[in-house]
Amino acid sequence: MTGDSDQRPPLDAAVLQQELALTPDLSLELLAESPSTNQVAADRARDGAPDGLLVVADHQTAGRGRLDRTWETPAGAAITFSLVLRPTVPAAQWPWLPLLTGHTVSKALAAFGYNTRVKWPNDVLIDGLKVAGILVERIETSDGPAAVVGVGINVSTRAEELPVPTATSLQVAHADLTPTREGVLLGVVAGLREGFDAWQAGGADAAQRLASSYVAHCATVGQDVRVDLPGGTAISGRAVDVDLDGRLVVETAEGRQLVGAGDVVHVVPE
Ligand code: BT5
Repeated sequence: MTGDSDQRPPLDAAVLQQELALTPDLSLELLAESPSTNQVAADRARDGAPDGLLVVADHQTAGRGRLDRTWETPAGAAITFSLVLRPTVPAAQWPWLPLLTGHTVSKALAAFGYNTRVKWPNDVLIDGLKVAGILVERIETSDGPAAVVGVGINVSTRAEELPVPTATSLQVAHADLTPTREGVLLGVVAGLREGFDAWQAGGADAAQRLASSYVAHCATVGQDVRVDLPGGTAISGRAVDVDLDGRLVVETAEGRQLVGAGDVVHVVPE
C-alpha cells in the first residue's frame, strides 16, 4: 500500500502563485503548517494587512469552528484558508458575509460537478452532509474593522478519517470527480473575490439579488427545522425564508420568528 505522503503531496506553491497572480487584489501567504489560519489572518489584519491577503495552511492543526468548536482535517487532504477583507458596505450588511461566503463556496464546488446546497447560515452540504465549514470573524484594527473569512473544505478525506458522521468530503461524495486541492482552492478563492466585489459594488440591487439567489440554493428553506439558539433554548417550525438582513424566517406554532444566529437541524419526517 502506498503511504499517505505519496498520495497527498504538499500544495504546489508555484501553481498557486502563478494562478493567483491572475486574480487582482489577492496576495498569498502559504504556510506548511498552522494551528489556525483565522488566527494568523486576524494577527495580520491587526498588523495592517490589506484587503485580499489570503492565508493558506497546507496542514491546519487546531482549526476553529464557531462557539469554541473545532474543525479537524488530516494533513494533505483538505483546504484550509482565511481571507482578510476590509468591507466598505454599511455595518447593517455585515451579517451577509458568512452567508455570501457559504453560497459562493457552494457554487464554486457545484462548478466541479457536485450537487451542493447551503444549510443556513453557511454550512456547505453534499447529499445533506457537511463538506465545508465557514467561520467569519470581525477584527477591530487601527485601520477600521476587518473581516477574516475562514473556509475549510474536505477534499480527499477518506470516510474513516471524517471526524463526525454528519461530514463528507469531495472524494467520499463522488470519487470519480475529485479535483486537485490546488484546483479547488483556486476556484473557490476566485469565486469569493468576484462575489465580494460584486456585492460591495452593487449596492441595494446586488444585496437583493444575493438574497434571492441564496434562498433559491438554501437547503434549509422549505424544511421542518429545529434551531438551537445561542442562549441554550430552541425553536421548532418550518423555515420559510431568509430576510434581507440574512435572518432565517421560521413559522412556529407561536408565530413567525426571525433567527439571526443559531444551529439548524433539518428535521426529516419519519
Ligand atoms: C464551522 O464551525 O463549520 C467553521 C469551520 C471553519 C474552519 C475554517 S478552516 C480555515 C479557518 N481557520 C480556522 O481555524 N477555522 C476556519 P461550526 O459550524 O461550529 O462546526 C463545527 C462542527 O463541525 C464540529 O463541532 C464538528 O461537529 C464538525 N466538524 C469538525 N470538523 C469537520 C470537518 N472537517 N468536516 C465536517 N464537519 C466537521
